[in-house]
Amino acid sequence: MKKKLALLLVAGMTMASLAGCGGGDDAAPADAAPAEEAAPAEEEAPAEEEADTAEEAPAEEEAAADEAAPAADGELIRVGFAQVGHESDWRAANTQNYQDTFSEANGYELSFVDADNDNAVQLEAVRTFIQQEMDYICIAPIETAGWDTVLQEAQDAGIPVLIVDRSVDADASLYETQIGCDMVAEGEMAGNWLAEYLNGEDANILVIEGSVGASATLGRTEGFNNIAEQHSEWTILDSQSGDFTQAGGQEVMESFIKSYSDFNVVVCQNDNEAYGAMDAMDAAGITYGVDGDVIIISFDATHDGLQYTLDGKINCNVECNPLQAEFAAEVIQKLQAGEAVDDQTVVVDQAFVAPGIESQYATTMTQEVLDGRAY
Ligand code: GZL
Ligand code: ZN
Repeated sequence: MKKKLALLLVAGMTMASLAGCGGGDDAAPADAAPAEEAAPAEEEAPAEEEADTAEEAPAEEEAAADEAAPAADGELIRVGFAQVGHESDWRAANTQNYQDTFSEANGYELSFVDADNDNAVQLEAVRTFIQQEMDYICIAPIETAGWDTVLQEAQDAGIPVLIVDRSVDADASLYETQIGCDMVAEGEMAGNWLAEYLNGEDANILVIEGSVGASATLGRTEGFNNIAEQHSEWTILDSQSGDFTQAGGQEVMESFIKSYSDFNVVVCQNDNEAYGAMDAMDAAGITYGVDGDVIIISFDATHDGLQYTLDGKINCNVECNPLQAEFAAEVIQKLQAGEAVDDQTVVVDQAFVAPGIESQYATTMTQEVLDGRAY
């Protein structure tokens, strides 16, 4: 099926607008990373693109969400949002961004359900939204599997569905759009940085995966493994799920420490797992970071995660930008106006490394970079 794909370079200008309408309390406009200045946004080519073959178009769209027009009859647009849960700092930033964006002042009535990482709760929430005849339903799917039936029910009820943050293993005709980061690219970014950093040295790698069955977990694992298989001097000793939580990260790291003594790299698939892993290594007297024995790679690049990166405790942190609600609101505005929408919106990320590390794949952390972050 032909799909249109918009690639959003969430560079300075967009970040500034995001920070303005939905970002955290950091007043600064955008990451001060010396990312290439965003070219003036031109509408991406109207040409249809095969999503999996699309070239990286330099498209960048200014989100126009906060000028949202209420529905024609002046009524608020009723949006049901089935959120993954509250497992991580990233999730908290993502939830806040949705609540800020889908506000009554912006013309929306948001019904929000925190599914607490429970698939059954999330499916039930979507079915309730269908019964309540929401105008739109947003789903950040805990897992990729198990969505066809309920998406068909929503379509039969005439309710457009937006798949956000993560992705689903379902017929794409059952939902309007998928908005989120390219998790495979994030995993490859981490692998490419590690190869550059190790420069041929051996690596014994432990991986603390995210929640089982989540597209973020599957993608980051696939991407990192795509690079690892190019390096015969690397061994992945073990890979277990820490469920994207700090407690999970600590528990898995404690079990790893009992089983392995020769590891020199720990890949944590989000910042909260990295905090848990650091707690476990501290307790075991294992040093990590730029001055330690173990290299830590993390994902999310949340504020605290980048503070640890600036402090040299995390060597490399791959961003996945949670401020995506404005893109969902833009899709809804287009649907309200009867306009076509992109089938997929990829929020492009970047990576950050600790001071003292120079990399072709990542921005070296400074206090200024940290102060310029929008979340
Ligand atoms: C990524 C998102 C992941 C984050 C975790 O887009 O789905 O889920 O990496 C979060 O922090 O729990
Ligand atoms: Zn190699």
